[in-house]
Amino acid sequence: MTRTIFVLNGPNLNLLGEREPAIYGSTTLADIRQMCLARAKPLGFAIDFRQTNFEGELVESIHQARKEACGIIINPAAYTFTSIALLDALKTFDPPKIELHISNVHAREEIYHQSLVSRVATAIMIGFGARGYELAIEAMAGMVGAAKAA
Ligand code: CA2
Repeated sequence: MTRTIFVLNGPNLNLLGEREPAIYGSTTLADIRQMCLARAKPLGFAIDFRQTNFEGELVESIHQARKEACGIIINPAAYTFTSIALLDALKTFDPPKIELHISNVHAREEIYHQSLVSRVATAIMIGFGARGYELAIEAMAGMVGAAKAA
């Protein structure tokens, strides 16, 4: 079985650390990528970490994950609330999939309350800031089966 976790990030997350630190913190996406690699390694997993501003590219990544990943952690950003294409693609991915949001979307404006992705997510990680990515990897390792102790 593959030991690669896809970590997918949607639109505008390339700006993390540059704008709105009160909501999203000051950690950059490059920092988060490093945190993911560091957390996954001792658990025996590789990370394929991606960000795109394009809906279709996220869909393509999910299709690729069907062949190459044992799990998906996805922060779909704004597509969380709008994308049936993403919902349909995630339905085709059978292994565990964790929906992740840096901020607590439920404490924010109502437009951020109705996630389409939550309908098919195995689990949801919300409001833990950048640390949520590490926690999601630990949770994913638990679901898939970690090779070694951390
Ligand atoms: O909290 C999250 O991780 C979100 O998925 C981020 C999305 C937002 O639409 C979701 O409701 C919650 C927005 C990402 C925007 O990224 C920015 C990063 C830095 C500065 C401004 C926007």
